[in-house]
Formats: sequence, structure tokens, C-alpha cells
Amino acid sequence: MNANKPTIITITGPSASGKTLFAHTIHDELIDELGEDGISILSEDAYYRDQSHLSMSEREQTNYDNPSAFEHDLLTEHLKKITENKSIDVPIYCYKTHTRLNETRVFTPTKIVLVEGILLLSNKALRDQFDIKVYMDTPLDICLVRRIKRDLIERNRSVESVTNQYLETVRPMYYQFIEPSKAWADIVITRGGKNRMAIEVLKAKIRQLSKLPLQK
Ligand code: UZR
Ligand code: MG
Repeated sequence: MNANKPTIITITGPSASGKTLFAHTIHDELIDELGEDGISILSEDAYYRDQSHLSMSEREQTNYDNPSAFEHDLLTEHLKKITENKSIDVPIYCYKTHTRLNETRVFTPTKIVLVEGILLLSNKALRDQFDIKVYMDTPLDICLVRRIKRDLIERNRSVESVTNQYLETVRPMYYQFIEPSKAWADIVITRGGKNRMAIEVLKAKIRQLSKLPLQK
């Protein structure tokens, strides 16, 4: 790891495995100590391809669990810019409409960048951008229960649509792409985003890395 560039840590694993919770817990528990330029989170979800050229029913047929659903090239390019301490314009994706908004969010590199998402280790160019690779190995039945609860509340979905999507894409794509990508992980975390010792171990490593000087 080079002391002069941001450290990029990926937190990956199946949908609803606790990636977002894990990343946010680490971030929120360190932000006062490390400051706004110390730690931040980037989400792979923001890089979902825009579906506005399709009808709503076509958009609902898209396989969002296949790597091709993401603009991974753009994310790779953005991560390279981050390592050069350059700002990026992060897309904003809307789950309800399956489209990208016109506006973007300016992201300024921080000393530590946590990148969370389902297929971050499925692509070599992308994988090569990460200094530390973490995989959330939460059992798939636990993920499904969480996914039903979350998508009903946060993503405006019905039980039927979530369970159909689970059988048609989430589960098969997990076995095809996500589960095999675990082999690339440096650290495999059991039991989900509330695993306290895993959070503390990551925090300790991040604190250590944060002591290294960042070139301005
Ligand atoms: P996380 N997803 C949608 O349901 N709709 C979209 O427009 C874009 C994505 C789902 C996607 C994936 N797929 O499982 C999940 N399905 O979002 C990834 N089916 O998000 O890691 O937060 O669960
Ligand atoms: Mg998430």
C-alpha cells in the first residue's frame, strides 16, 4: 500500500448480506476521529446502467444481478481517479424508476474509501483497484428474509415481485458470479453487518492506515 494515495477497501457479498450496514457502521464510528477527508463510502449501486430507453415492464425484466447491469468501466475509471486524488462525478440511480438522474454527486477523495456492492470482485479491472477486499458471507436464506423486508419498505416492492426476482435472477446470479468471487477476498466475514469483532478489526486497520501521510 502506497502512503501517498487513498486506500480503497471493497465490501462485497450477496444482496442484503449487510454490506451497507457494515460500511456505514465503520464509517459512522470513525468519522469524528478521521474527519470528513478521512473516510467515505461509495456504492456500486450508483453505477447501475440507466434504463430510461426501456418501457417500465422491460425495465422490470432487466437482470440487475448480472455484472452487465453495472457500468463497471466507469467505476474502474473513477476509482483510478480517486487514487490520483482527483474528484469524480458519481451518478445517482433511482431504484423506483430504474433510471439514472440527470444530476450527479461530486465525490472528493478521502484517505480511506469504502466501496460496497454485490459484484465488485467479479471484474478483474475493478478488482485490481482495491487494496483490501472484504466479503460478507451471510447465508442466503438470511439475505432473502432481509431483502423482502427491505425492498418492501425502502424500494416500493411487493412480496411477489421480490420473491420472483429472487428465484429468477438473485439466486442464480449469486451462484454464477458472487459466490465464486469470494475466492478473491482477503477477509471473509460471517454473520452479517453486525459482526462486532469484524467491525473492530477493520476499524483498527483503518486507524493504522490513516496515520500514514496523504500527499496533497
Ligand atoms: P443490494 N435492483 C433492483 O431490484 N432494481 C434495480 O433497478 C436495480 C437493482 C436490485 C438488484 C440487486 N436486483 O439484487 C440489488 N435484483 O438491487 C443490489 N433482482 O443491491 O446489494 O443493496 O442488495
Ligand atoms: Mg446495500
